[in-house]
Amino acid sequence: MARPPAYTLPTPHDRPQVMGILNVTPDSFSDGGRHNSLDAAVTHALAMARQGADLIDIGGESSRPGAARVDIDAQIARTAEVIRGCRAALDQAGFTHVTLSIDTTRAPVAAAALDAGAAVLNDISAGQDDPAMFALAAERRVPLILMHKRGEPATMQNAPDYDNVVARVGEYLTQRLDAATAAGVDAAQVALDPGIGFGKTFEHNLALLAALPQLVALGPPVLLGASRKRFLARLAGAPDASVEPDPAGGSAATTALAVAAGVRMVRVHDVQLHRQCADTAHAVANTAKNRVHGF
Ligand code: PMM
Repeated sequence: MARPPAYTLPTPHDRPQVMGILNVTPDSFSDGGRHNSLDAAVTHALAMARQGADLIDIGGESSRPGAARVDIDAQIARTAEVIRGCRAALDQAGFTHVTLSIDTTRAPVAAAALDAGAAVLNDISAGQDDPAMFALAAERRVPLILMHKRGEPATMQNAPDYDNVVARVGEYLTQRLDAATAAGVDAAQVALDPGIGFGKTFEHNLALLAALPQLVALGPPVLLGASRKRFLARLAGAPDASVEPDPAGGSAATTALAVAAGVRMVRVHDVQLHRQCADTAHAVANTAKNRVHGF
């Protein structure tokens, strides 16, 4: 297969990047048989591209609170074929500019994904699950997203505690960036992510969102993944106990606030909603920054 076009992380002047989520885990696309699953995944990827996604993030291991680990072979079986299928379908439909990323903490899964047509690595363990991830990013010269989390998805929500969550997350991301560059990764190819919901309470998540300008001030592009996370469902409040609140409005609010704070990438489920939200927030933020119309 031809190598997919390289992806360059956005600068502050670029349009904010919307990353659509494509989870190929048994509770999402892979139920109903393997072929159906591939078709469903490709259809969803094309829909997100039409709605304005810049990237599509494909993952074969759920990292929701309480989720169990998925071994390397199973992750590759779930993701590589889907990546190949999505890349071919996107190219055929004229979406050659839409980039695929692989959401994994395992270097062999990431390597198989790059071979299948992914061009970005999204590692929620920031190179800690598998130190070979840094070597892979360095060797293939692809962008690498480093996320903060504390503990493992199975247990990370058991009473997380920080003296100062913003300071600790900032320090951790800086240390992981240093570790990546020491292993040969180009610092310009690294994006940082505070890891909303990963070993954090409701209050920690709000504190991190309020402190996004501080995280942006660290320098590298910041990515935010707050879409449909549990703290938003709590803020949305269920109209009655039998109804799961859909926190789409809350998710959109996080994108608007994030882009206004200088966040350059958002990882989301509802691409059309967040595309509009991000572009509007960016236009307003630019107007303010450039003092257009003399205020
Ligand atoms: N969240 C999830 C999975 N992968 N990757 C990054 N970089 N940031 C995130 O916040 C993140 C992630 C879990 O959310 P999902 O189950 O809705 O995909």
